[in-house]
Amino acid sequence: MSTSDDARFETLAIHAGQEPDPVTGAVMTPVYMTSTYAQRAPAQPVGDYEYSRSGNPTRTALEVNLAALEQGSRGLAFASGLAACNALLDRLEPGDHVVTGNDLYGGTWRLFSRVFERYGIRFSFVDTTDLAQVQAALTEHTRYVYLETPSNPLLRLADIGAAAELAHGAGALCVVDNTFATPYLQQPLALGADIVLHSLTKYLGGHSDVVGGALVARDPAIGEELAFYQNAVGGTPGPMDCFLVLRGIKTLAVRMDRHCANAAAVAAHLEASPQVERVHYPGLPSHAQHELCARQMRAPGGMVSFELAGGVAAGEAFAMGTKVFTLAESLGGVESLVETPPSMTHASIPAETRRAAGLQDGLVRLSVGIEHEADLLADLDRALAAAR
Ligand code: P1T
Repeated sequence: MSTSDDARFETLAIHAGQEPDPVTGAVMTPVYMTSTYAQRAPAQPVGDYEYSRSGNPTRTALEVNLAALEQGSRGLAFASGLAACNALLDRLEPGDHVVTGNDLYGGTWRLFSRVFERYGIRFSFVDTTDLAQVQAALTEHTRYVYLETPSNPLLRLADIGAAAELAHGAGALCVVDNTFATPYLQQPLALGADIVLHSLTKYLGGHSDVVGGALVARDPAIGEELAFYQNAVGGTPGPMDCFLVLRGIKTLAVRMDRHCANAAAVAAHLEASPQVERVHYPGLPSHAQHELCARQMRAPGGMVSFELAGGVAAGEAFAMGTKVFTLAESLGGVESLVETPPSMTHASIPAETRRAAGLQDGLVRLSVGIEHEADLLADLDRALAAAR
């Protein structure tokens, strides 16, 4: 089946970029395990491809699919989310400035602070839930307003449309890390952003069996520039990884519906426990951006974090007390995971910096999977008992 321009999300997820193979009719995109392609004469390739860092048909299928899902003009796939972020920053020059959140994935913070700061790029880490802070941080050198929304691990939301307007007023681009939401729940480019970033490792892959990343640009000229850095720097994924992500994306919509339903039940269950001091989940009326969530997202997503009354010791006892939730970094797979960000995913951020942003030492983060809700709630009760 070929997709029409007005096809809906679920249909695009399964078909965009994935016509039956023109040679064999294979319905599933073949995994083109080749690094190079024959040429008829020097610089005259037989088909559209010359070398697989520059392009590979399995990767093209994924890139076309991602562009369709995010309503962009160009999708680019990378070997990891951080490789995608690296290519984004490769466009900048010494003296350029980025306004970003103070609640970010630890690896993103490390790439900004420990790698690109050394090349003369400047970063302002502000509370992006507060547009006045974003506005105040903008300078004539600002090139990106880089949002993670929902943020990792505190699930804070930034108003994408309003932040993009501020960015554009200062001559900067608005970039959104859409990893936690996925394009099924949130469409940053339609809201006014210019570039979307993904860790494909998470919900898009969906099965914790592949590491990958992506950029999607709205403007073709920016897409072309990013494609230059994708090829020039070379952080590209192999064809098998692209195939696995394509396979994951086909079920994204149905998986996300279940992730969201289970996470809503988990968040409500935790909030009702006297052992729990605070639950961070945008679907709860107690969340500071609950109203923005309803405006900006189809549903609040599958990630929940919380603080226990007993602090670090209680959090660690909880994380070791689950049976269905596996203690592990990462998120977005069909199976539920639990982790303690300060000692795991966000350990690369100095403790003082974390605490100043509101990330408590005892925070516990859940990636709520698609198992049966009752088994997940029973597992939380087991772990809460262990943490008592
Ligand atoms: O791990 P990688 O595919 O390189 O993606 C980096 C990344 C980027 N953006 C967000 C919002 C992320 O959460 C991540 C990776 N995060 C984890 C591994 C984690 O457990 O939070």
